[in-house]
Amino acid sequence: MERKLRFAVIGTGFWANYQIPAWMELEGVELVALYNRTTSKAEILAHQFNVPHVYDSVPELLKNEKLDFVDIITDVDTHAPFSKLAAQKGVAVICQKPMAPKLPMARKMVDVCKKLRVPFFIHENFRWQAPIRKMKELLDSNVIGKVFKSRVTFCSAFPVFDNQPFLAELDEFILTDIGSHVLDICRFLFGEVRTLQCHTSTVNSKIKGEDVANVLMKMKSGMTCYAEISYASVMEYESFPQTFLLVEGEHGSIQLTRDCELRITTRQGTTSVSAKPKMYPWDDPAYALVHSSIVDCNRDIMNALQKKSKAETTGIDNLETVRLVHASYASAKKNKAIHMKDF
Ligand code: 89Y
Repeated sequence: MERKLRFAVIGTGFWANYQIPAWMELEGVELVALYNRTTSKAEILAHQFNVPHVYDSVPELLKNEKLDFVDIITDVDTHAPFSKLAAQKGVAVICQKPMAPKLPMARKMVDVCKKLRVPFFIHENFRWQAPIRKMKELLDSNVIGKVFKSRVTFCSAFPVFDNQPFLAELDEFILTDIGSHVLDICRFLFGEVRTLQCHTSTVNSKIKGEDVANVLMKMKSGMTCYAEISYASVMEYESFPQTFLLVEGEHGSIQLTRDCELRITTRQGTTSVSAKPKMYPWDDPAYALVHSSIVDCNRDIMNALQKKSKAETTGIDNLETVRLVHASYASAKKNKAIHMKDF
């Protein structure tokens, strides 16, 4: 039998409660240690998931444990220092999105891992959601022909700040938080961006950063893609954490709406396919669509670590998403279009 990959989870906050059981769905890995600033929090999870060792120091953890990889689930400011510590020990790194608070730091993280020849991945899971994968499959089947435009919508009023209070303190909020996911979906479905124009605003007066961002992109393929992202949208149906899609091609359109239903319209009429996520007993129903995608994202990275295939969400790939996030901020700030080749 294949040896299990030994790993440690760095950070036991909100998302670790789902990231850990998602790893436990996979045969090929073994969680051997947890780190958290406040060890009492880590101890609760260690008890719950039978993890033998708990640390309040990352260097200590790396010194004592024999690891194949670390899964970094801390706040964004510690992603770079913790990645570097692991990479210096030759331990592969998986890091939550957003990779880093600023673009130069993200570039540095990719460089450090490259120089030290350590595999580096970003846990970017939205592109792994069942309906998003189905959309990609349909587009690849060419059922609507050459795509000329799309709308990618994540507009919600879900109280994210209740579970993740630090989000309210970020100077740059929605583009780094949900924008990272949404812009990654745009890249996954439609390829790379040539130019973009973005406008942002802050509706919720209790938060520091922006909670609305509208990004209009001209893709290298020639199509246009409009991403609308908001946590200030009070709608008839609260849709968190769904991303809605409308893609138009020369022969028809595909619409992903509520209930994970994809409606395909051509001149012959409309058909529909359903792409519901697999449910797990540890899912929080409010986040189920995302929780199931964590398993698929982890599997993709695990297969790469076992040298069975290449992962989609490598650090190098995700740097393009980070570039889109910060090009969007630059565009909003200067009120002008950004050419990605100059950014
Ligand atoms: O942090 C965010 C994420 O990655 O998914 C949803 C979220 O928890 C709040 O926007």
